[in-house]
Amino acid sequence: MRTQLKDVTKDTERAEVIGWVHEVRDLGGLSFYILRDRTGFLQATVVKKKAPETVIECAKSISRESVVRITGAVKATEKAPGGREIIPETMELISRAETPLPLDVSEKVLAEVDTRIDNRYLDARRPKVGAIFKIRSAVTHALYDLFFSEGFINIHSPKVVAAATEGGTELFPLAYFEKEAFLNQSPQLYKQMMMSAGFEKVFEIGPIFRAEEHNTTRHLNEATSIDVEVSFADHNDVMDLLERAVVAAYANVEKTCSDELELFDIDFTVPKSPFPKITYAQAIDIAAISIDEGIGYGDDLSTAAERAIGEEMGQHYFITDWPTEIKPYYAMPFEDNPEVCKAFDMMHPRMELSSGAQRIHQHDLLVEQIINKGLSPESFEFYLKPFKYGMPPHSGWGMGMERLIMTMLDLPNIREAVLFPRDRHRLTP
Ligand code: ATP
Ligand code: AMO
Repeated sequence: MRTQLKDVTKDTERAEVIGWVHEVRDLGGLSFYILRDRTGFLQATVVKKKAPETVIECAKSISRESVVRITGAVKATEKAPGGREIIPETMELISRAETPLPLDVSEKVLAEVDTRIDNRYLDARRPKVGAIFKIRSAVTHALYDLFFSEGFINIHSPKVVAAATEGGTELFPLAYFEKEAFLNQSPQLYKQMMMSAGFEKVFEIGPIFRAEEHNTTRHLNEATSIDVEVSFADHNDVMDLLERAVVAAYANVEKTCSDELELFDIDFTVPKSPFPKITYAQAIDIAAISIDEGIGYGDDLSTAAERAIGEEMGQHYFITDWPTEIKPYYAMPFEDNPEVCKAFDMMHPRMELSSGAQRIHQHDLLVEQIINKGLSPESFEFYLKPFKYGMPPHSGWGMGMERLIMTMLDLPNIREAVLFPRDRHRLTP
């Protein structure tokens, strides 16, 4: 029976192992093969004078990144990684890797992101790259646990849709028999409709598609959104939930991924709650004194502005009380000051991680806001109808999974947080 490499210890007597050949060192009479699997490394040591002929024959033909099976005795030795080595009695080449390799897996310095993603199957063999996705998986696990423990219902909204949700731009059109359709930008309209259905608390972790024209290090054309919607909750309630979600994600990574975290040169700490809150007006004031480009009330926060405010705040924080004019039509205006709405962004010092709001639940006010934004209520008919038949007050948010991972691990490029990123120029692999 195959033993995973981490389970081969100094006390193991014999083992059968299968792994990729990470490194080959041939010193003439002595050769070393560093095997790798998802759990770690193990050195196989072949002494030419002592090894069986079949082992020597096989060892000769082995190239790096081939898959081999080895059986043999295990010995403790300080000279090998993990303080033990296997002495092959049988060695079998299971799958040969051609040479040269398109990407050097053992190299410590990573190649350009593009080369790496072109060869993702090799790139992801690197422990540090594999670790990103183990950590992402731990984040997903923590979020599902949190949502289920708080009584949320998991939903799956359609990805092929007839209307925009976030304002009409940035849509991928698609031929849908004789109709025009689009890839969905957000589960927004559907999660809201489920509030009318009485589901009360829903979540979805799934793909969103945005036809961002530009190539940036923090935008993808296909991203993963963590979406929630909660009835009888206001914007403050869902900000608290968002904070719990971020803290739960970090805490599970800290608890279950200590080996993976060691591969990153970061100071990993679970963010402290409560996250501080500043109003949009305060955020603009901070940006105005810190950045050269002019910025004033009513402007979107530019990348430079986000950075300047982030530097001042120094940790995760919320920006609240946004001008109604620059937030989507579904954000609820304050009753006593409708120029400002109950929307918020949740920020990491490097960038925005999430947007959310208390939503408008009154049909006529929603229609008015859709018209104010220059959109046509007709194209939102399926969405608007539920607002006529008993829509409870509700709030929610969406958070980008890749941005959460990117900021957690201080990755320079969002593409590193996706196995197979889709960007302006990339449709394969
Ligand atoms: P949201 O979708 O909530 O707006 P976001 O983080 O994508 O989230 P944006 O408001 O789109 O935020 O962008 C913030 C800033 O980032 C913009 O003001 C702009 O400076 C920059 N930016 C956004 N999208 C792009 C893009 N596609 N290309 C280049 N820069 C961009
Ligand atoms: P918004 O458009 O702000 O809000 O998106 C929410 C979060 O999703 C992530 N995100 C992206 N990540 C990578 N690449 C992209 N192109 C991209 N676009 C968005 C960001 C962003 O903060 N319906 C609302 C949410 C709500 O109110 O519930 C929405 O989609 O991290």
